[in-house]
Amino acid sequence: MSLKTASISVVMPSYNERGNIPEAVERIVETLGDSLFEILIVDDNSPDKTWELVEEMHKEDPRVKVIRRIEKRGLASALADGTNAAEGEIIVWLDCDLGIPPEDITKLVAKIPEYDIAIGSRYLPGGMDTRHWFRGWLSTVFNVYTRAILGRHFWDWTSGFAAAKKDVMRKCPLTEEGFGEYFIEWVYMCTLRDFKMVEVPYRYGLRKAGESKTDSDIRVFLKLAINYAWRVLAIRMKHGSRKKS
Ligand SMILES: Nc1nc2c(ncn2[C@@H]2O[C@H](COP(=O)(O)OP(=O)(O)O)[C@@H](O)[C@H]2O)c(=O)[nH]1
Ligand SMILES: [Mg+2]
Repeated sequence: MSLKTASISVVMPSYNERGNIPEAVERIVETLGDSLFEILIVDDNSPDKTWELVEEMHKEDPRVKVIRRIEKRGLASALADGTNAAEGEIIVWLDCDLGIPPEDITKLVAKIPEYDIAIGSRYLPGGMDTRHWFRGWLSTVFNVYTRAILGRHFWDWTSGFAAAKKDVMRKCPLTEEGFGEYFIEWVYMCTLRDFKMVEVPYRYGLRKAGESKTDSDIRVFLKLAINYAWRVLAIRMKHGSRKKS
């Protein structure tokens, strides 16, 4: 399986991302070149009509698709719905705000099929978090905490940037609660099942346009941090501990 032969589904959640979607799609299409792929944008009926923009793009390039959700809202459930609808052999999760460079998709996909799962990591040599120092610092502290509770075998528990074989997604479906907590639980479940996993360094940057749903208001951000911390403990209690570390 390689970029040239495997079919790839890039799943991106979006909410009010009109300013980022065209560039994100263009860069992914360029990156994946003539490989077999689809780009699935799961949009929760954004007031800025991101979904409408993607519908227009679909007319130009049928590989670019939108799932418009009217009744549902939320990052984790959007990714779960996109993953369930994906037709590719390799599923890639990516934000569409360009904080994660779309070109790095190839670095993850290149690790499959040797590995079942490849995850972008900010905390390995070569990786970086270039956002505001406070946001980066809090993320580091949170990951130190998570490693202490869930295991030192893994570095970036809140990455959100991953590629995996479809089979992995079937055996380890996402828990659809909360915002980014789904990723911590998914990684932990995957390590319990002994999937072959690798972390790949990448540089995480600022979103290109629009507002973050998590750090535009300090109260929202702090509430989220508390939810994440609780969820880590709940995950440990729900799934038990790993046999090896
Ligand atoms: N479908 C959907 N996507 C969302 C929702 N909230 C955030 N997103 C998307 O999830 C990604 C991460 O959100 P973002 O606001 O950038 O959070 P941050 O990266 O933590 O600052 C972006 O691509 C958002 O457009 C939501 O409720 N529904
Ligand atoms: Mg973002």
